Amino acid sequence: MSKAGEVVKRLRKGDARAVARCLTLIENGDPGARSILKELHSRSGRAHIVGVTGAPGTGKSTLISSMTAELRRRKKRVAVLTVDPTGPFSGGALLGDRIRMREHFLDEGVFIRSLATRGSTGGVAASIRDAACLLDAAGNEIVLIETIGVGQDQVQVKDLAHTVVVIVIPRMGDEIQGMKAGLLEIADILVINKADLPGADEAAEQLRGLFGESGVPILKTAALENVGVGQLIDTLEEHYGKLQTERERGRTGLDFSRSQLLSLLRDRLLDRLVQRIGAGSIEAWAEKVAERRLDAHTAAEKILKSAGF
Ligand SMILES: Nc1nc2c(ncn2[C@@H]2O[C@H](COP(=O)(O)OP(=O)(O)OP(=O)(O)O)[C@@H](O)[C@H]2O)c(=O)[nH]1
Ligand SMILES: [Mg+2]
Repeated sequence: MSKAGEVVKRLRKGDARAVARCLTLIENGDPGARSILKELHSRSGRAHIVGVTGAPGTGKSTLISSMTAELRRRKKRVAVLTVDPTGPFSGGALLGDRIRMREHFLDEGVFIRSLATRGSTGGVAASIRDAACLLDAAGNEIVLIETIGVGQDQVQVKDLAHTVVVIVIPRMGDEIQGMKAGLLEIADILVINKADLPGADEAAEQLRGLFGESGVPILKTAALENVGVGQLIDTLEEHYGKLQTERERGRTGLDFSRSQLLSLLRDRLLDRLVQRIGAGSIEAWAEKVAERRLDAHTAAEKILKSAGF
């Protein structure tokens, strides 16, 4: 049996060490990961992939920990994936996450991992998608992905997950107003976390005013006290059920696959281009643009031409 074949066999049994090792291959952009993912593909598509997003400090990790506890009570196998922010402060944040998740570390039905995506060439989304596919094929029934909801990231998470939970906190009033269009685009469920703090009811009212017509469920949670978490899980399950029963091909089927294919093509084409002309050459063109000797559009055209496109 091929080496990939052996790993796949262990992965399918849910062997946590094999899963962890394969995630490292994905993180490093190792070609070995590709052969494993190819073999796993037909086994995937069973897990409910959930994106949990929101501004820093809104309580994503705390809520995920409470959600995990509730899911375990419901006998689900859970995987938690945190997308490691590459900033210099991530060490502290990750340590905090470890403390928050500690009650789940010894539970064999929970797999927790933060995914560093420093190495990948513009392929954060591709790495997360591959990681989710792996965790899915390894038998996890639900994969919770924590991402910081800023700019591009939010849109990406919509392409990756069946259900996107967006977290806000009381007193984000004006910000929420400004975020309306962006939120509507991605949120399947809106959660006001830290509902134990003052202003939660007002925030809920405001959200209902803004989003009432969209049909997006609006829930309140107090993650530290496990309040509202059961209802959140019910709502998640309802959303996933609806996706399945209506055979809403949209996001579960064609859109998902198209977006994955396009992002892979983008990455691969870029890799080939860099191979052809050399990373140094891109750097040299970038310097010209930085020094205002050339605009980026012209530089891109010249690069493509020199590579024979
Ligand atoms: N009062 C209150 N505090 C909470 C609640 N949930 C989380 N917190 C606190 O909010 C702070 C941030 O929580 P995290 O879970 O780390 O938030 P996060 O969104 O994961 O943060 P980043 O990963 O750094 O973006 C911590 O001090 C938590 O204890 C809640 O329901 N009520
Ligand atoms: Mg966090």
